[in-house]
Amino acid sequence: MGHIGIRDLEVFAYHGVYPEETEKGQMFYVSADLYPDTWEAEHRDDLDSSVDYGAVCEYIKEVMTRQNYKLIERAAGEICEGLMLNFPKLHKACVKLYKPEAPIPIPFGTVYVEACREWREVYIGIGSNMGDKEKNIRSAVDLLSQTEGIQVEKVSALIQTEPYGYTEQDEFLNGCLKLKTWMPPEELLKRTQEIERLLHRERKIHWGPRTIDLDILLYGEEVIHTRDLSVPHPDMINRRFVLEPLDEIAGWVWHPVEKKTIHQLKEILSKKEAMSHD
Ligand code: A4P
Ligand code: MG
Repeated sequence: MGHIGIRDLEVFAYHGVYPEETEKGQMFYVSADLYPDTWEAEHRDDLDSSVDYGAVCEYIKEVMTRQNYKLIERAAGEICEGLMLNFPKLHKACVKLYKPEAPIPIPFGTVYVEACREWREVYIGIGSNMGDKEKNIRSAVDLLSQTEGIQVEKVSALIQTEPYGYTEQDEFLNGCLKLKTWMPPEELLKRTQEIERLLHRERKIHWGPRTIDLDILLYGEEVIHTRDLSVPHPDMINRRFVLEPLDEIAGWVWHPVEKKTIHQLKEILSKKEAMSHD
């Protein structure tokens, strides 16, 4: 796929940790690699089908000059995230910010930082079996959509389900969400756990009652195993309360470990359930 590049945009600004930097200012240079879908523009020759690089340059200058940042990392992150939000055709952006006059007492060429953001497709399982279950779920969805770097694109129907695992508890209300996010998986987990805390979730019994439970089911087609995170969620293929709502919004989506679509996995689970009832 093609992309758009901007090299060494000059902006005079006042970023830095030291007083002389914030008082006198210095020249910064910004380069950006922007990834829209260029196919249409390559065939239609019409600015509306692309990203206006002039407007991008103006936007970069605006962010560089509207506020002083101590760190060029933070300035580059702000530019990158702002570009993703203001130019919706972008699915990825990388910004390099150069500071060739940085206060370093040894001769050097330049210093720079690079920030990249890319929209990723993520599916989240959501459940509640305490208090006003529907309200808890709606609040969690609202908190997710208010998070910078997360856009909730689809919410499945919510279904009542019998408790799975620890069965001495109330029925659950379950559903699934499709998100677009630029957060890396570990940051997304921190945010979902923060939302669980905000909605007064207490962890008492493993698999026990909860006001809200947010599980990361799929993160693109990535397979992740760290101390805190397993994706795809290892037990999702055995859970009707996951596969049923997920099939509604993502039946064709690929499970990268099982090598099957969500719809196929739901059919397999239905057969297993029918056999165990015989
Ligand atoms: N963790 C690892 N991978 C993930 C992931 N993909 N998404 C870690 C989210 N968290 C992940 O989870 C324990 C730890 O799992 C976290 O610290 C995280 O680092 P937790 O939410 O703190 O504890 P938990 O929810 O009690 O345990 P667990 O194993 O997550 O349970 P589940 O899988 O969430 O199942 N029955 C019905 N009908 N509907 C339900 O929604 N839910 C559960 C809970 C049981 N029975 C249910 C339902
Ligand atoms: Mg959980």
